[in-house]
Amino acid sequence: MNNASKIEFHDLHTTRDEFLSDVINGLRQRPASIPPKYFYDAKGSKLFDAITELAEYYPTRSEIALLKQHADEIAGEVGTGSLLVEPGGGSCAKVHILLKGLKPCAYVPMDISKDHLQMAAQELAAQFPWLEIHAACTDFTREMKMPPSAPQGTKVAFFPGSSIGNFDPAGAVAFLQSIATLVGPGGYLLIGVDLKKDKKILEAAYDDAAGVTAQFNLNLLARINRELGGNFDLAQWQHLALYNEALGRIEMHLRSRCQQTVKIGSESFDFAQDETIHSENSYKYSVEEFNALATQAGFVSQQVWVDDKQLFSIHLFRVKP
Ligand code: AVJ
Repeated sequence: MNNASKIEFHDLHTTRDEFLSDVINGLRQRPASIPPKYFYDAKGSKLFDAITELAEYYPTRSEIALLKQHADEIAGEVGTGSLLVEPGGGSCAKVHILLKGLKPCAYVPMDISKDHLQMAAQELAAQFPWLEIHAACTDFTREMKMPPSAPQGTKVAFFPGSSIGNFDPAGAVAFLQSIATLVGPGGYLLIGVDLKKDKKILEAAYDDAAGVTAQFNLNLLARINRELGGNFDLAQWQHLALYNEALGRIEMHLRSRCQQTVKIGSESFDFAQDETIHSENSYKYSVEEFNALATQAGFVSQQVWVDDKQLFSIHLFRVKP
């Protein structure tokens, strides 16, 4: 059996119609907004990968260091032979750190970005020939279904990258509840959570000097042009990243540089100069704040790891067996 034959691919991904209606609904609101999950087309996923290598963007580096440092401890707590599930695991970038210790019976990455997921699953299969992979192309913010062919085992959800920060706190609790349901009694959640810290460090991480995050934000408009027939003039929109201290979140916006009308198919949208489209929230939590959210969702804290600079945290939670 060759590596590729071990990958099963399940296509449940969102349609263009859903993208279109989410964009139209979001742009009709004031303030206008677009859900951040649409950042990740092939171009956006590449730009995000570039973000993770920026000097200013500490989360990825900090999290990888923590995972490497504590991989044995994590495996010691969870045990081997589990069914490892990664919602949003489109790049399979961090899971390799855990695989040797965890020796899962199978790995199930779920991601909205089909091409990205397919390529990453193939690369991972080449690196870990013993690993059974069931890749599911799905929008996990809408539904979290296990591919029917996946084997049985204690379920361990892996949700790195502080992607939980894209939800507001109530949404995060609801999402954590859906993970608790997915893993079931005795199941685990290993989750990376970005910590509250100095505003300057946070704002630099989301507005880097090289302008990669700006490109990432603007790609949302370029994607609307490409896929939905929009006519956004990218030169007329400016990337903004601000830390909202009261709400404990980084906000990304796109600000209109002038008064303008944008068309998407037959729809048109008017924007005043300086009017913004809210494209992302990235909530930051203290260890205690996040423990409280997970507890509300039915999880019990097992362990938490924080780096020396207190930049990032990794929590291990469990649903009572
Ligand atoms: C993938 C949602 C965790 O919030 O830090 C990076 C996305 N946006 N730079 C984050 C992101 C701008 C990232 N998450």
